[in-house]
Amino acid sequence: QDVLRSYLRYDEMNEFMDDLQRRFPHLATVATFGRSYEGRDMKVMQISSGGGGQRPVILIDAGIHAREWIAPAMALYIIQQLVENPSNADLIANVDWHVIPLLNPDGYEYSHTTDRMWRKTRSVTDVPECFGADPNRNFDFYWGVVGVSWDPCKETYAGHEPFSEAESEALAMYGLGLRGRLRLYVAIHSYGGVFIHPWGYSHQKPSDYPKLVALGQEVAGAIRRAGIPRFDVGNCFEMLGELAAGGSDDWMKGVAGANFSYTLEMPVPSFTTPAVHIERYVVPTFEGFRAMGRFVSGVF
Ligand code: 0X9
Ligand code: ZN
Repeated sequence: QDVLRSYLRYDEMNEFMDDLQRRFPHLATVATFGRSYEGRDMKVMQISSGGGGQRPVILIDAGIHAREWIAPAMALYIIQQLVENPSNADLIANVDWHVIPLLNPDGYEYSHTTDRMWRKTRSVTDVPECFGADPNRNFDFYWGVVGVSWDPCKETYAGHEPFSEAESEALAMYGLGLRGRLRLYVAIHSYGGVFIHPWGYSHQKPSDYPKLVALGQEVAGAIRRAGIPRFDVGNCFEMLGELAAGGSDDWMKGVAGANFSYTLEMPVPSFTTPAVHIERYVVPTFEGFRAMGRFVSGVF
C-alpha cells in the first residue's frame, strides 16, 4: 500500500501494519488495545528500537473523527517513515512511538461506504434514527461542561455518560497504561492548519503553558519552513473560537499525566482533499513530527 497515493480502508491499514511488523520485527509491533462498537479490533503500532519498555513514549492517534481522512494518512506516513527510513533513526533512538492510525474504524468505514461527512461513532442512542456520539466530547475530564450537544442527532453529542463510547474508553485505558512514560500526546484531526494545546474545556492557562507553547512553536515553525505558509499555535479558544470539553487532549494531560498534549489540525483546505494531494500536505507536516521527536529526545 502506498500511503501517500490513496486513503487506505480499515483492512488495508491493518495489512500495512502487519507487513511492517513482518519486515521489521525488531522495530515494529502491532498490538490490539480495544474493540470498536461494531466489533472491529483497534490497533496500535508500537515502534521501539530497544530499552525494554522503559523509554519515554510519544503517543499519536488519528481518525477519531470519521470524515477527517487526511489524519489517518498522516499517521500511516509517520509509521512508515519511522520504521522504514534510516535517516529517521535519530527519532527512535531514545523514544518509543505508539501510533494509532484509526481510532474510530466504524465511523471511518461508514464515511467510505455511506456518508462521506460522517464524524461520530456508530453506536445506538436513545433516538432510534440517530447514531453515534462525538468520541472527542466523550472523555471523562470536565465532561459536558461546554461546547457539546445533548441531542443524539447532533454532530457534537457528548454521549449519555463519560466513556459511553468504546473507542474513547479504549484510548483512555491505553494512555493510563503508559503512565509515567507518556511524554507527548498528539491527536491528529483535520482541518485548519493549527496546533492546539490545552485546555479545550476552559480559558484557564495550564501552569506549564510556556513549555506547551515553546514546543508548539518549534513544531509550527518546522511545518512552515517545510512549505506550509500558515500554521499557528494556540489554545482551543484562540485557534477555533470556541471551547469544547471532553476531548482526548485535555484528558491525556489532565488525567493520564502527559507532559505535552496537543490536537493537530492538518493544514488541508477541506475534509475532502483528493487522494492525489495527500503527499503535498502530509510530507511537510511530517517535519512537525520530526521536531516533536527531537524535542522529546532533548536534541533541541
Ligand atoms: O472539535 C474538535 O473535536 C476538534 N476540532 S475538529 O474540527 N477536528 O472537530 C478540536 C479539539 C480541540 N481540543 C479540545 N476541544 N479539547
Ligand atoms: Zn476532528
